[in-house]
Amino acid sequence: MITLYHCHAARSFRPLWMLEEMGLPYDLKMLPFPPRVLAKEYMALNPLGTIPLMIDGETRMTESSGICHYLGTRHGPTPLIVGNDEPDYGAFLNWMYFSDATLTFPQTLVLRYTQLEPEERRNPQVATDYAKWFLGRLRAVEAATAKAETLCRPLHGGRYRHRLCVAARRKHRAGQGFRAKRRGLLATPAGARWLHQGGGCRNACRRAAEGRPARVT
Ligand SMILES: N[C@@H](CCC(=O)N[C@@H](CS)C(=O)NCC(=O)O)C(=O)O
Repeated sequence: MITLYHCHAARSFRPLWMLEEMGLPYDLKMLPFPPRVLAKEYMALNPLGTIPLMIDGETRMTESSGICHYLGTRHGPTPLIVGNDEPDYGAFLNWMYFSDATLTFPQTLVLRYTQLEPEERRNPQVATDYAKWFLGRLRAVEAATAKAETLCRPLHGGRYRHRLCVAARRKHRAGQGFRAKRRGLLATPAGARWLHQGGGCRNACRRAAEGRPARVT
């Protein structure tokens, strides 16, 4: 049985969504956030203190995108993964890593220095600088979606043949009839739109880039 350690509204939502999409059985362990403070025993399981942690037999993984990739390949086949023999394999990998490394890096700094840090540690200069970076990097998504409905081209003309589970951090209630929302999947039009909108962060970054205060919801 696959075990996933998860916190509400954390990046562990990515593998949780993937598990739901694939219909795999799993054991969900909910933790308070941040576990390094509120569930210190978790540090023994994952010394990084970060969420997610996935355990599948001897396999232990802490990288949310990597876990999605692992689930799709180890427990597939699934149309959520673009195979290495398919034309858009490179695009699939590129968007996968782009979403995590290239977009998440400036996005995290903006969120941290506008919302997550205590007032006295917030830093408008850092937030403004990295908001500009973030918005600049989104241009790659704008360019890609200007001509195509999806980020990864469907194989055999199937409209939703290739879908990629990525940075999907949506509000949800785990354990209360949670059903994965079929949004945020890169090769669906909605997924492309979602990434285009900055994965829900575009407005926060716009505000930071313009030196306006963050709106916390
Ligand atoms: N690279 C990891 C990063 C995981 C990560 O930083 N998760 C955040 C929650 S979204 C976390 O656990 N933070 C712990 C903390 O701030 O103590 C991934 O994408 O899975």
